[in-house]
Amino acid sequence: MKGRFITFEGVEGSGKSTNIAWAADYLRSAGIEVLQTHEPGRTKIGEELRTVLLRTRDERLMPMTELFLMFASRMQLLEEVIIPALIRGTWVLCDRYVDSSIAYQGGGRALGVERVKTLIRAMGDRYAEPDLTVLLDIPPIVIPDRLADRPLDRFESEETSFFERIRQTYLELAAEEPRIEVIDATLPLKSIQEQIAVLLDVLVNESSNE
Ligand code: Z5A
Repeated sequence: MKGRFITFEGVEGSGKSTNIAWAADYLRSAGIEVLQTHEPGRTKIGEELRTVLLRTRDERLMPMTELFLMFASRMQLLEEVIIPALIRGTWVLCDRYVDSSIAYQGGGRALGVERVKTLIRAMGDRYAEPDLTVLLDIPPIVIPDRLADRPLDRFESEETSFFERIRQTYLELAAEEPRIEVIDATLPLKSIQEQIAVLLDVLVNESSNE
């Protein structure tokens, strides 16, 4: 793969959409071709799955159903969009990826981290390992303020303990995985983006030396 693969993770309202758009502009201004995408969704099939996953309804979506639908959307996005872009040499910035399944379904829904890692291994040669994952860390108490001006989806309507488990799982994963860089996302955006720029500069310099 000639392109670089960078993922952004964190609980809702941690600033992923805001900072991924900023990072895409930052890389483009360095002359890099960038594709910005998100999970779940983005492909036609993925957007249908996203509707099933996010809509609040009177029938419970079982945690294992949720897990498999996240992976179904992911495989469609990888095969249709991400892998072809990386092969072309385009850098891909993705808002959420496998670490979201580990944190939300493994931790939040208590399905277990190992069960989710088994599914990641089952992706085999269709799994693209991120070169860098930016984990925007906020305590769940900050979430309601960040989401105050929009209607809540099925995940956002969960109680605080759900987001505490997610945050804890993310932080444990970050302690194990050197590709994951944790940034305190309660800081002002300018400070967060200065830290992201340092991380991106490392990848840009590495790839220009290849
Ligand atoms: N999900 C899952 O369970 N398992 C999986 O494997 C995957 C996903 C892939 C997708 O939601 C849902 O799917 C998600 C997890 C689950 N749960 N939910 N909900 P989504 O795609 O609709 O949304 P999201 O990924 O959770 O992102 P978000 O809610 O849009 O938040 P965000 O992108 O992280 O934040 P933002 O929109 O950039 O910022 C929110 C507000 O905060 C906005 O007004 C900003 O201006 C403000 N903000 C951001 N940063 C700051 C700082 N530093 N200071 C002050 N204000 C700030």
